[in-house]
Amino acid sequence: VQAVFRSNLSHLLELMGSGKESLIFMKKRTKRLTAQWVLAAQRLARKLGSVWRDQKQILVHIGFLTEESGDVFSPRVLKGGPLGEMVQWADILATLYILGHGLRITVSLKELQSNLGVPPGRGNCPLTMPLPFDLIYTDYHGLQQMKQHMGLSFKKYRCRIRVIDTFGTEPAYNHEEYATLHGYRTNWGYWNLNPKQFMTMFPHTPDNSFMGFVSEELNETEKQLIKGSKASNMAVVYGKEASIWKGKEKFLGILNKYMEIHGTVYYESQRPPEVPAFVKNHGLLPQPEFQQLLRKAKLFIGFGFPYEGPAPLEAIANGCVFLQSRFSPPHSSLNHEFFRGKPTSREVFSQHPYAENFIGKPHVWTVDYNNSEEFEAAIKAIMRTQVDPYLPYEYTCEGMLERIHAYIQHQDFCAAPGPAPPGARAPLSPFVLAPNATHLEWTQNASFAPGAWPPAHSLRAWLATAGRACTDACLDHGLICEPSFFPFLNSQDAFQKLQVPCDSTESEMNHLYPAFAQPGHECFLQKEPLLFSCAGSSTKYHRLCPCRDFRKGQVALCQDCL
Ligand code: U2F
Repeated sequence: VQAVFRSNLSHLLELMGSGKESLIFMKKRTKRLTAQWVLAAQRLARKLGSVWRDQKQILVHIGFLTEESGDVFSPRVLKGGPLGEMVQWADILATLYILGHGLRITVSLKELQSNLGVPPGRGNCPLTMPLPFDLIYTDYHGLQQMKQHMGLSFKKYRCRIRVIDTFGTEPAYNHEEYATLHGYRTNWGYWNLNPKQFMTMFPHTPDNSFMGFVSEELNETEKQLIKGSKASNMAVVYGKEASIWKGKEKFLGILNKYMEIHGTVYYESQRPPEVPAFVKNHGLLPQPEFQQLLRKAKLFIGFGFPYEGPAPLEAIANGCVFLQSRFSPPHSSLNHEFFRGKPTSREVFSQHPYAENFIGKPHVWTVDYNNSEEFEAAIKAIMRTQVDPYLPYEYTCEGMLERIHAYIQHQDFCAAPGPAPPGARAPLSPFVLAPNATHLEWTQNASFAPGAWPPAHSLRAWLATAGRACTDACLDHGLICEPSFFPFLNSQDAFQKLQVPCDSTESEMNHLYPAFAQPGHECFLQKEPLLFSCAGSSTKYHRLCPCRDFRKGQVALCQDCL
């Protein structure tokens, strides 16, 4: 069946159920954004033309909202608790629905079981039953519940699962045996899924798929209006929970010399002691009122927490400058409580690395807050700068619809690797060394890997300098690491063509392979496909890195990916 774009969201709102504060928040958001979504769908439909889109049957099981996993978020919705996850799930539901897919939504174990066809009372059903869904979107909590209640079906159908995973899961943590042997074991990892089945809130690591969310977009008239009505001395502090303000008196004091400071900190009956008297605290605001506040403000200022949330993108989209602190040394699961136990060793160099690296100046200023002079100088400079509202395409409704459309049409983690053609020898990589002898390029006439997505001809392979992760090595060349291309490079032939002087070649399990070790002129191939990883580095190795191009403002998709 062909999927048809939908423009009426009232049925989706019914499907979303009711009762919990979290669901109420999500439904309000979806309702408010309806006009934007519909417009975006029309634009995408025009862009895609007559391309065939399969209609999928999709189950969305939001595990963290189930009572069975404690549902700690819902009671905190009106009390300054995290809303980022709710923002994202609301937008995922809207995207899937608008793209025209068949949708079921569950937020309890009971609903999950009845949708999966598990007979009630048959907790751990040993049988494999036909699964009535082509795709299941869930989170780590939901994954655990499915494992417990799907019996053997879990193993059979897990390739259809997509895990919404805010901060990401790196391959070394995902592979059970490897994680256990090498100290990458955490509370969350070791599911042996294809790492691309994990979908993140920001494009943290190309090992996972970037899901994202949307921010409200302004039209030209609104943009002009906002620019005219900005108060150059008005600042809003990032942080709806009082604890975020603790110990920030010094910065607030400096900021107060220049600007009128506003906050949206939740409080019960009186001002939280962490929030100084000179701050105008509005209390936690409903989302649309928070947007209105941002429209008037010049500066949105972060004090280090929360990490990597939606609010800075909203602020920038509403014409604010976002000022945030640089982390030196960077925060990660190795040195910071918040990230401890998360299945990634990604180093976070500022409160919002996406804002720093993908947006940057003039919209984003990342400074060393330990240096009061630098901090003060930044505030003064920001008050003098003029900025336009800005929203990266990948965070617009159209950008999210486009990206998820591409994933649904092209990502297939159930396909078994095809059998080797009769008489095949060791695979030859269809590359040539580029004329400047720096990297490998696809040969023009190669009909290698015809069904691959992203299409294999977007591959550029580089040998990284020692100590450089493929994630960074590709960025150095204006490209992005593409893990699905690793198999094309994992051969002696690729090393040979790059003129790497291998004295010996071994095949082992190591998330840094394929790689070249300079000392003994040893080349290493990857033995376990699940361990192909863009993330990770060691000064011992020059990693062999698969890079690709990407669309401007849509890093998840290559030029020819649609
Ligand atoms: C992030 O969660 P948060 O909920 O702390 O993220 P924020 O960036 O603060 O933004 C969430 C939404 O809250 C809204 C605002 C954002 O869309 O419009 N909001 C509001 O409705 N009223 C207000 O007064 C102020 C903001 C992140 F998303 C999570 O994944 C992390 O777990 C968490 C911790 O790092 O940070």
